[in-house]
Amino acid sequence: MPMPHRTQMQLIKRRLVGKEGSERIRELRTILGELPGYKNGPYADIRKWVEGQLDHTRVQKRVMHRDSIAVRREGAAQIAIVGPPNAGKSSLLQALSNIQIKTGAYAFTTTRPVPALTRVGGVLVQLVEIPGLIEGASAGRGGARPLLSVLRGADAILFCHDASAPVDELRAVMDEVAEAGIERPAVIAATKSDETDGTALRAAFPELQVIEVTVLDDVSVERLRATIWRLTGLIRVYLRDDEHPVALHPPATVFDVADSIHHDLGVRCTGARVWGPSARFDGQQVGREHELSDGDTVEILD
Ligand SMILES: Nc1nc2c(ncn2[C@@H]2O[C@H](COP(=O)(O)OP(=O)(O)OP(=O)(O)O)[C@@H](O)[C@H]2O)c(=O)[nH]1
Ligand SMILES: [Mg+2]
Repeated sequence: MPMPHRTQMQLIKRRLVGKEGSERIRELRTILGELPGYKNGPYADIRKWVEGQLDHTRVQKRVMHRDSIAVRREGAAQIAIVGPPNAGKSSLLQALSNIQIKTGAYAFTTTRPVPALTRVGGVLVQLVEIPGLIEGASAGRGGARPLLSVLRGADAILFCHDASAPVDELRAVMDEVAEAGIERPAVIAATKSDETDGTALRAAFPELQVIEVTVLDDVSVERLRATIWRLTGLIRVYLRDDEHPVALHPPATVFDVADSIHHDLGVRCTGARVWGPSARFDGQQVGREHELSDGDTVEILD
């Protein structure tokens, strides 16, 4: 005995709450399969409604995909800049990278992820501003689903929060990120520190490093840059004849460095001469399995 169609309709709508894209399509198909196959009457209407939803969701999914704002990865690491609207994310991105980007004294000035490639610790790193995430993001509110998927591609997160704004706003953002199952190394930038310091943020998030920054003071911006470098977790190895270092995930050996430059060099490499923290003395000759440290300089031997 089928249940009253009004109840049925309510149940269907409840089953669809928070479901989007493929998930919604799957659920709609299941619902269609469960509906009694009457050709007329209220159940036929329900069927028509579900079919309409199916079409609508398919179109929306295509649009979302085209719109899904994927960010092409560049550089040795990708760091996401995440925080509530108006936290000063764009201003910070601009100060760190010299790109020109719209900033404004109102929420949601930035509506799509904005990538910027910049040198951090001498290594090219990609910073990506994620537009202001708001509560409910993981359930797709404010079109935040695709934003969270951009975040999923990042190696680490720089949370940004206006030092004078209520800490709950940042907590809501962090909850959304956690609810989406995204866990990354993170630090908090207490922004606009020319107005307020980071005391409230430190008290609220004792487990995370909090670093004050204001775009009005270059020294604070460079201090943040150094913090971002540590956040990447990478080490730098310099080549004797190259100004810019190679960035690698530790532990990294002489072979890893050679291989990262060119696969052939990796194959041919027998060892290296090393200067720096991992060398016992300048120019020490080591084998290809020697583990390098951040700041070493090497001359690959083949
Ligand atoms: N005093 C002060 N104001 C700042 C600082 N950084 C940003 N602001 C101001 O804060 C407002 C928001 O800055 P945005 O950089 O647009 O912030 P956002 O987080 O990118 O904002 P949405 O993209 O809208 O989410 C602007 O009015 C900025 O001028 C700072 O270091 N000190
Ligand atoms: Mg912005």
